Amino acid sequence: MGSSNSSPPAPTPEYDRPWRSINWSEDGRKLLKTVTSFQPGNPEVNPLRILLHGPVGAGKSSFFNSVNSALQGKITTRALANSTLNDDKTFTVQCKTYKVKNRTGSFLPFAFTDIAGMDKKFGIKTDDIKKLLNGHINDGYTFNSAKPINEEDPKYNNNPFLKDKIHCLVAVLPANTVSMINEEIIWQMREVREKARDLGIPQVIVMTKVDEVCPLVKNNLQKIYTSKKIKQKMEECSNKLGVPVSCIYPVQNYHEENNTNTTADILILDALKNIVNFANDYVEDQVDS
Ligand SMILES: Nc1nc2c(ncn2[C@@H]2O[C@H](COP(=O)(O)OP(=O)(O)OP(=O)(O)O)[C@@H](O)[C@H]2O)c(=O)[nH]1
Ligand SMILES: [Mg+2]
Repeated sequence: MGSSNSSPPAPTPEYDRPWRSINWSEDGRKLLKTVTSFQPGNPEVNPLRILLHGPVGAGKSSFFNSVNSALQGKITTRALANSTLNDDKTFTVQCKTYKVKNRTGSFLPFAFTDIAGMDKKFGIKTDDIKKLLNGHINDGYTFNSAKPINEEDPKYNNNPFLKDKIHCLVAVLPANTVSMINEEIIWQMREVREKARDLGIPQVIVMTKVDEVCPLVKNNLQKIYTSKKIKQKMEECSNKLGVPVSCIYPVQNYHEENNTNTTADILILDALKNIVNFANDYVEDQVDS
């Protein structure tokens, strides 16, 4: 009966091979060149507008900062990220759009809109985000979670053009707490996603905090695509929001580092490259139709 020989071997936390291929020694340089030399297909829509949304504390502001840091080659903190985590109140309240520059100081043709996190009580509401998708909300508009959108506000745009709209919707989800996100917030996010889908706006998920969920990856970020835990968390994100795994990009945001590093940069720039390409395709399709 039950000799120890018959017990199954402990499951390994790693696949034998990465399921997405990355050349860690070369891709950093290539990706930086690709994103900094990117030219939008339609010169009238410049910058391409990318919206970051997601639960409070997911790492939206940190993701923008990380993109900016990877582009600049040094740590930057233009969007204030929250360092004293307060669970029920979002840190970002204004709708702020950040243009980004390359290392020689010229503007790149894409910009990030960073908004308040979604939350049960406070935070941004789905109706606010729908207006944003449609280009009604100009930079600097302050959302009030207790009141509906004020169409008389000088920052409210009654007549938006394609250039004012959002061209790619990025849902930011934290790998470590994705299973615990309140159902109501997931519903709100799905509602925003459906609105974006009806408008034809492409959508991706950036999955943050990979270091918090897998010790293997915390120790060596290059294990990202061999870690079973990361794949499992990406599938969980996919199921929660109905976005295919192929449109999910795992990243480790710069959050305590003094310097950038090629491995973290590669994941951040790979996400950026895909986001920008999706946004550009959307604008070209809109013009064609
Ligand atoms: N370990 C780790 N921490 C992260 C990562 N990304 C963000 N953080 C931390 O998570 C906390 C929240 O990050 P923020 O960027 O402020 O999150 P946010 O989504 O902008 O939050 P709100 O604006 O309040 O909705 C901060 O303490 C960050 O340092 C990551 O990839 N790994
Ligand atoms: Mg923020």
